[in-house]
Amino acid sequence: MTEFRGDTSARGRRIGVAVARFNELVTRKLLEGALEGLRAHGVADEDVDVAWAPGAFELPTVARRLAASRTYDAVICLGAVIRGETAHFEHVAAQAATGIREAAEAAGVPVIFGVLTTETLEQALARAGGDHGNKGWDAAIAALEMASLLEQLPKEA
Ligand code: INI
Repeated sequence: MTEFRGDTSARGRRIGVAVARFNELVTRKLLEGALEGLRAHGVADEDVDVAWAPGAFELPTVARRLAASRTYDAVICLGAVIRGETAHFEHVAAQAATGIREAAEAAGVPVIFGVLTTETLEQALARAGGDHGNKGWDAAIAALEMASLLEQLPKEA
């Protein structure tokens, strides 16, 4: 039996980040968490590119372009969709989730879902460096782990 498990070794990794400007109070903190997570594992700042999208709805488009460029070992999507602030919460959240998964499948490069979907701003802030940790940091770890795992898995025939 062969067991594959990604690690978070990060030397030389190039990472693309797509971050939503909507709810920037939250998403900037997610970005800080992601950058801290990448740095803590040895990713050099010059090997990280950050692209700001208007909102979570546009994250899949940006992620697709970043992933298709073949420049990055992984792409991280960061956003905050907060129900309290919108009637079309469901649409934005669903499109972001589906689109990011589709972008990952299309590219063959890990595309990580670091999008918060919460009822309130307080819940979002709690997950962006507050009491519930930082989802941006978690997304950074997932990106490194997936980059390592895909490197190890057999290539497509
Ligand atoms: N975008 C978000 O990232 N979070 C939200 O909570 C949100 N709300 O509440 O509407 C949101 N809307 C904007 C959307 O992502 C698009 O940018 C916009 O509809 C233009 O296509």
